[in-house]
Amino acid sequence: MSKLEQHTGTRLTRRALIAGAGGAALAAPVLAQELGRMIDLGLPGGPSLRPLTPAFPGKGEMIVQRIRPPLLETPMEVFSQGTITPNDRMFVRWNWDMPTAVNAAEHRVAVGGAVKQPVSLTLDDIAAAGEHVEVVAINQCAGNGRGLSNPRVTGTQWGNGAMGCAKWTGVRLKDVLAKAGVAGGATRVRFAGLDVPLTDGAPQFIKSIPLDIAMRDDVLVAWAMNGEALPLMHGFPLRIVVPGWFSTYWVKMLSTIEVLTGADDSYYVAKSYRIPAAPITPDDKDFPTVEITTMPPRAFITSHADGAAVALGKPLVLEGIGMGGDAALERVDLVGDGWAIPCELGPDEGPYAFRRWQVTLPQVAGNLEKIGVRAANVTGAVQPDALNWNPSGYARNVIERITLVAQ
Ligand SMILES: Nc1nc2c(c(=O)[nH]1)N[C@H]1C(S)=C(S)[C@@H](COP(=O)(O)O)O[C@H]1N2
Ligand SMILES: [Mo]
Repeated sequence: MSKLEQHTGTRLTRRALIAGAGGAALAAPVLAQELGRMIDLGLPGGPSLRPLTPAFPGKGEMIVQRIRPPLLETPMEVFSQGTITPNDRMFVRWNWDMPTAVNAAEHRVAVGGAVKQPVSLTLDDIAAAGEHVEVVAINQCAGNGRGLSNPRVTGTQWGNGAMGCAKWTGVRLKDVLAKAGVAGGATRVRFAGLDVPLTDGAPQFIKSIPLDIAMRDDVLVAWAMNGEALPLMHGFPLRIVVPGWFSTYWVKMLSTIEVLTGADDSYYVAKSYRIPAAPITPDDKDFPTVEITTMPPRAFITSHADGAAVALGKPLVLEGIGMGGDAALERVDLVGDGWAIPCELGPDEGPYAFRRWQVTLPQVAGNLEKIGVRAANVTGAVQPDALNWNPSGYARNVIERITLVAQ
């Protein structure tokens, strides 16, 4: 029996084991029958209902995509409540099983590879490595919204709730690297966490970023999320934060930092988490790919769901959130068939944060068919009208459309 079979055999009868700050493990079962009411994610290509449950330790009500390892999605209503996603509502994603306990006192981060002097750092060493820095940044899975792809694509069928925005606190990665000293010829910096594959011979989840990105002033080795120690599910005791980049690079439970001198040929960089180098159609087979890196702009209507009723003849206030991706949000427009109305932007909490928008329509004259919001960032990137379809549904940023029914 493989390790995977051993685990899945007990999957529904054992707990998703989550600890709070400090990292001690809990073990009480989340059973399939405990999962609460169902929510419809509106996925066009397959079963669309998912359980909604508050049963995961340390979590508020979350959409269950998978029990173990946990894949939990944030309900869209959370994004109507503010620009910061509370820790207990942040989506959760683990590629392999997550460790259920971490001993902070014994935890070490090994910094090695192309360095002058390999070092093994305690949490205190990391905290003392440099200035403490805070950055508000969106954590978004590269596959966020892929369940909405049409034609359907493979992978977790996320709605748009595999994203959230938090304030992250830590030290600069470059200050941690300086503890070892980056050697000449360095090209990339690779990260590994404490999680290991369930199946023998399967690749470990390791990811690398180019050296110039690693040296940015806002790329962190973070220990806090919204002012609290990272919850175990979100990578206690340390995770990488790369503002503006998809969170596949934000390695959790950081245990190894490795400076590379060549290309990274590891599975999750060279083979997976890649998008077509140029647009393709669903029929295309062999096409060149590039790795997923930065996030494009996106915006969402959070005040109204698809199909919601609005009052005929009355003014209508629409609200939501937008993001610039890897650069500050510049504008959000409400768009329909051949028209666009600029929205007012709320307070600016930094280029990598969610930003609220609002627009008032003076009078609802009839149904609002297939309206959406279109974000643009300061580099000129604008959300497209058509889906950038790719086989894994990565980097979705097509304008999301809803219809409001006048009554
Ligand atoms: N150690 C480790 N880090 C990881 C992963 C993982 O499987 N293991 N998954 C990555 C992916 S694909 C995503 S989308 C984010 C999710 O972060 P969150 O669970 O804190 O929301 O973690 C990233 N970091
Ligand atoms: Mo992800």
